[in-house]
Amino acid sequence: MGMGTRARAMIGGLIASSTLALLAAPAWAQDLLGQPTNGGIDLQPAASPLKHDAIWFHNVVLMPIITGICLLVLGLLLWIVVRYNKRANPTPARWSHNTLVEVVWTVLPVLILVFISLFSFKLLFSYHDTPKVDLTIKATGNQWNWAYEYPDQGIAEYVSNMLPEAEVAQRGMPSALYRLAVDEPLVVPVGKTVRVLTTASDVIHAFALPAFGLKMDAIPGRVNEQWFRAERVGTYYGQCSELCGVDHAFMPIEIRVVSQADFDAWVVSKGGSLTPVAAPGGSVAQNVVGTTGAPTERNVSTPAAEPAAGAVPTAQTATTPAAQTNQPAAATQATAPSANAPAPAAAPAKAAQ
Ligand SMILES: [Cu+2]
Repeated sequence: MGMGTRARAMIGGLIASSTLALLAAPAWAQDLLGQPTNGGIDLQPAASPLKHDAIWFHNVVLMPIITGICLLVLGLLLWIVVRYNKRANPTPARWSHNTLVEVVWTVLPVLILVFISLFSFKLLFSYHDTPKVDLTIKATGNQWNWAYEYPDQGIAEYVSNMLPEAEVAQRGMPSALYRLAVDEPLVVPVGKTVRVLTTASDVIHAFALPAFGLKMDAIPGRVNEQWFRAERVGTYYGQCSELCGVDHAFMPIEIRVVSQADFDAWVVSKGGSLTPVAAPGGSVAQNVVGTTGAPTERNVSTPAAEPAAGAVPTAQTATTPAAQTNQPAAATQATAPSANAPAPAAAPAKAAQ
């Protein structure tokens, strides 16, 4: 607990000093808790329900057990060193084996593990059971950046690149944000359940963000799912957590949590639609992950699936010029009658291989 207090004091000091330096606080300076802290000990403060549960599991279940076992083993060692050294015990006993002791040291660890598993499984299930989703985003790991897509809003995939060191300084950000800050963050509304569909285009990456308790492998050819509900407006940072190549350390994750109004404005600025688009057989998001059961007809000639150079003049592209240039495939999928075509993101990825 003392360690936690010290860490909190350090975080507090960092916030205070940073606040002085950054009076005209931009979005990323409003909440400096969503990032690692120099000299910090303990877990990052939670900003999503799962992380609260994980911290409780760590602090209330695991730490007391670990501490108890360590003290017990240390005590036994000290006892043996003091009581049974050559001087204190010149004539050692000749017997070996003690059935009672052997049963105890076999059964007791099993019981401890069963006890831990009761809480562990509960936590695992809460990670697995996504509540009713308000927003779905897709995060694709690439060597070496993350690309984000909002299928239901019709926001086509955009790449989120790490800010170079010089640019971090140029923007007046704390130097600690180098390798955390990106040019195009993930933007989500506060208090809404966000489902993150995670995949990769080349090698295995992992989408991890400590403050939300996120950590999920991003595997080529597979879509993994996790969720979070950001409790506070602010900027939160994470990193790729699977060794994925030489630039593994240079593909950070930045999630900007904003109010619903700010999110709506951002969606519009990205050329997206505030009305979730639906396609026959399910939402676009469902089609992307292939959960609708609708036939996919991948091998059949599907003109609608081709990322045609000139975007189909749909209602969406007509009203949003930005969408016309950025997302022909997504727009086509959203409105074309043959929506059981391949997912927009799948087509370019397949072509690249
Ligand atoms: Cu990676």
